[in-house]
Amino acid sequence: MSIIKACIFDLDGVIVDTAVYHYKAWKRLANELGFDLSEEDNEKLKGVSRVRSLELILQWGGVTKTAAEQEELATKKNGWYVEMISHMTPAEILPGAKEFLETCRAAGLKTALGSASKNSMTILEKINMVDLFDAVIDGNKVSKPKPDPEVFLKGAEALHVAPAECVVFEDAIAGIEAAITGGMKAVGIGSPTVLTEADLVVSGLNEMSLEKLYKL
Ligand code: B16
Ligand code: MG
Repeated sequence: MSIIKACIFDLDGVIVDTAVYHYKAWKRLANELGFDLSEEDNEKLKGVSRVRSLELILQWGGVTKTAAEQEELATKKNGWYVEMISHMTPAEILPGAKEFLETCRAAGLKTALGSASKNSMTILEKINMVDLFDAVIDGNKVSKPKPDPEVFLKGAEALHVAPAECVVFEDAIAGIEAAITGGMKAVGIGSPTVLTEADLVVSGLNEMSLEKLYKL
């Protein structure tokens, strides 16, 4: 008998790939400020909060801004990003994500979202997946970013399960670290050479099964 009672999913990189929209918006902002942003730079922003992402980008461009200016810039970027995600459809759900959520729920497991994004509800609505989550913990509900386990611990709490009864699905190293620090099992979505700390790594949720889950 497995002790697993719940699955907590990161959003960007696990359920959908909004990194491309974040990239377009950050690149536009960087260009306005007089420098460019490479795709490699963008990799370093995955799973990182909006405020922290901006700090890094300004640092890379060698630009200094006051706190008030930074807030204005982050709001501007978010406006462009929100416009782009407003056109998202269920066709953008990553392979196997919806099916695996449905399989988990049919097996009686609880499900939660654990994301750094403050736009997670908009995205879930656009891709028609709101009803597949018993709880949504996102950037609006947490104060400490991953690798702090706060987002996942709040997820476990909302689902009324113990951390040891949860499995987290994450594509970012900081997210895997957050899960492990929180006392949960961690499944990496991506490459085993990058997500070395994960208990299991798969290329996508289309490679997950209840059998693999219960073996964790
Ligand atoms: P927002 P996740 C993260 O989502 C993204 O990976 C990261 O690039 C983004 O900066 C962050 O959300 C905040 O997003 O600006 O929409 O609040 O991977 O934690 O689901
Ligand atoms: Mg992610």
